[in-house]
Amino acid sequence: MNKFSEKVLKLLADHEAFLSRPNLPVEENNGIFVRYKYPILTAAHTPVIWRYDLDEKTNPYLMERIQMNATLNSGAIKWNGKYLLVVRVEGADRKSFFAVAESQNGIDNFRFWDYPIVMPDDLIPATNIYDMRLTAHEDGWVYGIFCAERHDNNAPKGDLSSATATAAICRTKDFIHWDRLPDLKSKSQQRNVVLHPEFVDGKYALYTRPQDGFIDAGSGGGIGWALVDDITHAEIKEEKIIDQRFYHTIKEVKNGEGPHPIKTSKGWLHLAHGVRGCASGLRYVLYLYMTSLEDPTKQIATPGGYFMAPEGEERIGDVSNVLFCNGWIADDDGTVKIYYAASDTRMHVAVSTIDKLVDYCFNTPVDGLTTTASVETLKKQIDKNKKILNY
Ligand code: BGC
Ligand code: BMA
Repeated sequence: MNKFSEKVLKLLADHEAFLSRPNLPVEENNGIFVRYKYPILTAAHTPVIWRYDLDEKTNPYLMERIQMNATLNSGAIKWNGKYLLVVRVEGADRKSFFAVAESQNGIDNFRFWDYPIVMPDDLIPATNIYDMRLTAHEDGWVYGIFCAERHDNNAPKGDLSSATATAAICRTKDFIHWDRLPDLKSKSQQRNVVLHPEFVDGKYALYTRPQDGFIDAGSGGGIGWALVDDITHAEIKEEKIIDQRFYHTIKEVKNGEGPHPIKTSKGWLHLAHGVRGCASGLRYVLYLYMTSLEDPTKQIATPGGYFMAPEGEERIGDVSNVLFCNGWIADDDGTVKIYYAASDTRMHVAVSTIDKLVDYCFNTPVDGLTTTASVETLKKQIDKNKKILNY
């Protein structure tokens, strides 16, 4: 064997060892969820055959020819007993695309399929696509709704940053072949649009996030809800805000639905992200809420504050101080695996249960919106505990 083939074999063997590393739970004392020690997917998890040209003639130095930058905001689904993530992979060229990674246990050994997803384009091709929410709908299809981003051609000449965000819709039955449906028609720009898994009044139901501009949620108000007659020509005619934003909260600037809600006996369990501005930029945290089974537009639990916020090295990355989640999987035994990205750079998993998350939702005090209200809430708990501990 020549030197080059030896180097290739070592590259493949090292990568295999890296992918096979078992993940370990980290004991946390909040009782709500358990984080896992290692990121489940990073740019280094992408296949060797994506990044290297393995031909000695054209790549004598065995360099990475196509570098990968990040693996982030992934949709998630349990499929034929396996945990599948539709990962937002971002290349060194800043373009992101979707690729499927699968694992047997949902916490480690995630492997990318050989080829990324070839997503058909809309009539107006997008420059970038990202953040897919997966929904196995009761109509029999698995839908993906994602953000399609295009340069804003109304921007002044020379402004190469203004863009538009549109909700793009696709569907599949095997995660290999994807049909693209026309992008969602909406008066405003949209990001973080999510398909509800069931028909409501015989219609498709969408969680929406109306926004004034590309970045600015502005008068959008919060997470919305819209019913759509025909998913193959989806159009928002009426939009109702179901989860509002408030001054001086974790979702003051923006919020957006995460993955589609999980159906529980107590109501629909939702995971969302909330954003606030600060001197170092935007801070993204995750929060939960619940809506009624009878009327999914009605909130029945709104625990105050965040559920998860960036911690330790999660704080650092391409877009620091960001946790973002658009995928979670509820197992039949009630375990919930939460797939979240840290700082737009890498994917992690945290594990909880439906019972714990529902308990969290109903029993975490609501945000009273003022410091006085927060102190009152705290005092009540201290009084109660002093009685219990007898002092
Ligand atoms: C980025 C997204 C980001 C959005 C708004 C896009 O260009 O790719 O990750 O959410 O801008 O900041
Ligand atoms: C948003 C999202 C994500 C990203 C976040 C932070 O607007 O849609 O793509 O994780 O910004 O950059």
